[in-house]
Amino acid sequence: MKRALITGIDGQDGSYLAEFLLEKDYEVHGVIRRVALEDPEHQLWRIKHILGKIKVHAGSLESYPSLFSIVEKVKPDECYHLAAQSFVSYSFEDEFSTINTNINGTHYVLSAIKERAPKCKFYFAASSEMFGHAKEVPQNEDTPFHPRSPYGISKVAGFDLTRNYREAYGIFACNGILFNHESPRRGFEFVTRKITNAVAEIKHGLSKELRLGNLDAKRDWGFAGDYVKAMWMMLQQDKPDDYVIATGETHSVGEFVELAFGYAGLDWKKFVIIDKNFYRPAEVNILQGDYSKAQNKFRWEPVVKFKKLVEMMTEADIKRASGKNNPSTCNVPVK
Ligand code: G4F
Repeated sequence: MKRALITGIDGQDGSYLAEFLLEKDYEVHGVIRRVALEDPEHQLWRIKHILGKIKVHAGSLESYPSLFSIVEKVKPDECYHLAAQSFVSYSFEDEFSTINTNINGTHYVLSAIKERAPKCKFYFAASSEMFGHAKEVPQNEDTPFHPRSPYGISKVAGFDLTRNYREAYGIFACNGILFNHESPRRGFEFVTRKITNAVAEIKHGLSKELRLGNLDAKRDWGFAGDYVKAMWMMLQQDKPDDYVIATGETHSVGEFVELAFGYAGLDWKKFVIIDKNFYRPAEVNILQGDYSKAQNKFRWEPVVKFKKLVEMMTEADIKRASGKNNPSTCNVPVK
């Protein structure tokens, strides 16, 4: 039985990946912050249904000793390093903690693997945010990085660390350059979930408006459930490498808004207010990924495309807001 270690197992991607690996008969271990372990009802809602099947370890990206001892104890065959401060807006508010936590956390995990489990295959959650002010559209593995946020900068450093551990120490280390990926388990601070949650609240008379920033920004949005499969596929190849994972389509925030409100039978113009407070100091205007390398190398394809994704998320939030039991969003309070 293969052993996998997932940092950030309680996040959107970690929860889908854990389910995927359990189905493949992996022994699944996860690193979780102690504060989350102490409040499972609110903090572990995405993995509540599999807590009996996985092993969780208290650890923090800020503590090398905690990560070192988990790697030493678990001796994983595969490590998926997903944990990070991943909200771009927040990274402008507290640049230092985002940069310190994200860069050091990646460095600590890589170093612990090199010291205690050098045969372990390593996956780093790199990001399309690294392309930032992109030099070309669509972006592929050769597109130069021009990050536009402290978060993006921290991911470029994580990418370079991962590649360097591969080249310098022979670690099987891969970078997954994932474009935006969403689901009914997405955090409420990200624009897609903020929109679908608001649509549901408005539909049920719990809210009257939705305040948003830049509706013109364009993103390549895919489904997180499809993307975790690509993470695993990267680690099953003969050689470690870096891959773009995307849908190949780009859509504006405004299009997402229109589709989500339309799905609920609502006219978005009556509810959406543009609020400059949600604009960023530096914006990434357009992301669109060219995933042909992953497609050619291991036949990965996105299954859920934009329209289906918007409908899936809106429907899940409408059901949740109406009090119906939805396993994928279990027990998340309506904010
Ligand atoms: O949903 P977002 O906050 O995601 P963003 O910044 O693209 O980052 C996400 O994708 C990255 C991959 O490229 C990940 F690495 C990262 O961890 C995260 O998952 O914002 C999307 C767009 C932005 O252009 C933003 O300016 O939506 C725009 N936007 C407009 N109004 C808003 C809002 N974003 C948020 N969060 N809230 C708004 O009210």
